[in-house]
Amino acid sequence: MAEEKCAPLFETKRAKGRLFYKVFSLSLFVAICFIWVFRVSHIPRESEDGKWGWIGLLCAELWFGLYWLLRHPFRWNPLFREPFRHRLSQRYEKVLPKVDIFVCTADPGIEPAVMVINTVLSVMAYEYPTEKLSVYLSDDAASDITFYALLEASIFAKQWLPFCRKFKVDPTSPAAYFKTIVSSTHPNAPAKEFHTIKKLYQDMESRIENAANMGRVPEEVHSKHKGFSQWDSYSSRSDHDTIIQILLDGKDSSAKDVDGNVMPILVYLAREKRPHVAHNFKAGAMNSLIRVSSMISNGDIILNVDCDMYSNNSQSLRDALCFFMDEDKGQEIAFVQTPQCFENITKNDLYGGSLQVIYEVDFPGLDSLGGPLYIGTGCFHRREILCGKKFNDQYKKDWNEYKNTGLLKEASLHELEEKSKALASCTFEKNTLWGKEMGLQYGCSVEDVITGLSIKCRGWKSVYYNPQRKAFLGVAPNTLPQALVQHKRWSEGGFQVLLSKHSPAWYAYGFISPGLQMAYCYYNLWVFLSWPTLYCCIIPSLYLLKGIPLFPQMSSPWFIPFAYVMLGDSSYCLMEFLWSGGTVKGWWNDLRLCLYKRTTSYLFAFVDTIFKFFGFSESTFIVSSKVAEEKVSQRYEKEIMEFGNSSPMLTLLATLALLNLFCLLGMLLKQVFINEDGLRIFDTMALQVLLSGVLVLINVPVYQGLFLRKDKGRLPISVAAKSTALALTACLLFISIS
Ligand SMILES: *[C@@H]1O[C@H](CO)[C@@H](O)[C@H](O)[C@H]1NC(C)=O
Ligand SMILES: CC(=O)N[C@H]1CO[C@H](CO)[C@@H](O)[C@@H]1O
Repeated sequence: MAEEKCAPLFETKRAKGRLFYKVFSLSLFVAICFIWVFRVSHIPRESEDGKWGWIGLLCAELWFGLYWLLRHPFRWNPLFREPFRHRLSQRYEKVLPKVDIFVCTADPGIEPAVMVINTVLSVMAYEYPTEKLSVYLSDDAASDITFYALLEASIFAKQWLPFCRKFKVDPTSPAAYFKTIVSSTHPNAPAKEFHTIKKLYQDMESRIENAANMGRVPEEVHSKHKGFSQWDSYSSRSDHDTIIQILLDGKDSSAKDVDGNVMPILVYLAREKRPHVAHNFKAGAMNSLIRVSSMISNGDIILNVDCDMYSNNSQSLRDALCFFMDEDKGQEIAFVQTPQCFENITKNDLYGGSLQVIYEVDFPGLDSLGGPLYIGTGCFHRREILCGKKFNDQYKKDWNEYKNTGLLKEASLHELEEKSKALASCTFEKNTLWGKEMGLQYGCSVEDVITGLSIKCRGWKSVYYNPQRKAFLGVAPNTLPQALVQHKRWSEGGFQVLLSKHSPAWYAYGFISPGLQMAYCYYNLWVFLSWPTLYCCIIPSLYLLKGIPLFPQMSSPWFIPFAYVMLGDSSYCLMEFLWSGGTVKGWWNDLRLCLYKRTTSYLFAFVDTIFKFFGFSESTFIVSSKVAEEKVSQRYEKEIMEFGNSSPMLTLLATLALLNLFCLLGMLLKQVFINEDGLRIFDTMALQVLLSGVLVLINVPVYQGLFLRKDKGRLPISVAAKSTALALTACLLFISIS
């Protein structure tokens, strides 16, 4: 027993096979150095021989090589964590801390109310003492439909929570649960109770959907619940008072479930918004939630999830607590991040949406360097640290001294709601440290990453927990433009972090480990990949068309390092991808998306950030859509690329694809009709032919979308016309220059 008492609450394992990795990387690095030497020592004299093209490639290869070096800290020493839940309950069951769960939603159009309440219900049903659980929904659209849905959910929960407890239901999101039951014939609940609850759910779902379709709440409901009166003064989404409603207060008799157990506290919040006051997007919403919850429940631990990320494991709260409550190492852990996983990834992941290499390889690596990034969802925080507490080694939280803070127990509900309103008003933060040193940071489109970084700079660590059975499941983008826009936001945010006062490149020096600095830079430098990638997609192909070699010929010894780096690195990446659970075709798709995001998302992000920096445009936050038309979904299931409406991004993509096709075809025609020593070109220009060839192969879906497909998801005709004209002009211009 005594031994059990000091046994740790979690264990940490190191990855194997690191020596092989280190030797292999070293060999690649030597080859990269050879490439640099070759480039520098073989610069052509005359400009017609490709002098400028050569120098450009030298710059691109230098940059790619240096960027490649930043990849290594991740892979040096990956860690894997394993919590011991049973030890936690043996030691701390009586004094488990209070936990506040924040769910954020921003737009009922693309985040339907039914999805939102499924997420809310799934976290309300955590296997955890209900009197210690509070769930807050922040609705930045202040939609009465969402409020209505939450009201319905609070009533349904009275049946749902006992049902989950009794029959050990998991996942606890009703929609997900009923979907899994369709496919398996053995629900763990008896048929009668199962059908009753299913009927209840479906009725509720159709009531909410009806209200959403009509665009208003039914009259009889409206008059019955006083909460709706708060919409009387509402004028628009961006101009309204704070709306707050404690739907379940954790003490009244109306807050008990059908078995008579207390239900978790449930609160609806739409913070005040005024047209002339910056609302700071999700960071602003989170900060309002932090303040309002401190008044109501004041849980020690805060979990925040996006409204599409339902809980797929009712134990994950306890898992996370194992890290915080470990007597030995728990004191320095500021947050526990779980990976962002998705339920609607198709087998070969057409849009590279699962980010599996990041979550299976990068993040365990980050864990050994001081902890993963905070990625804004599926993350457990200590409240005090999120509110700006600085690290000191004397800090020790005594969990046994459980205090019931928060005013809910004393104050009347009405009083409390009024007090909380002031905390969510849009003037509250004036002349305070909120958004700077307290709460989530403002002014960056990846508020989460920069907040995580500032927490680390204050001396804290974080932990990455990636359980076999995923803790949360969300929805990934299912069209190409959506995926590209999402990457644009991320890369733009990364660039902002780099330029911010917490920049990992300079400020963080001395505060976080050099490895972690490099790792942050690896993500924050994304936008700078756009120019060299564009260069490599355009120039070598044009030179190929013209017949000027830019790479060593096959019979030269310099060919070896090029071949080794290309082959070695791609096989390594393929291996890593397969190891992370992907397929070969998935890797090919990922490669394609990697190319597309570099040539479009990152480029547009770069240009936008520069414009913003000089004050030419405003920041915007685009919420990725979580609903799809039926036809779009069908194509998604079949892994047919969905291009959507005409946009500059698509034109650029199509132009690049056609340019490569024209160059390759032009070169081949020239060989057939003009040159006598036909095949010699495959020796002198092997790598250029290979590069163009790979680019053409990777772009096959674009050619199909331009010329072959008939469905609605194809590339628009206008894009086809524009891009063909552009690509042809570029080829002709380049040929005629000299
Ligand atoms: C989600 O949970 C179910 C069990 O409820 C499990 O079978 C499934 O594998 C989980 N999904 C993921 C992605 O881990
Ligand atoms: C938005 C979207 O496409 N959602 C889909 C995710 O995947 C599931 C199952 O694969 C579909 O049912 C959803 O429509």
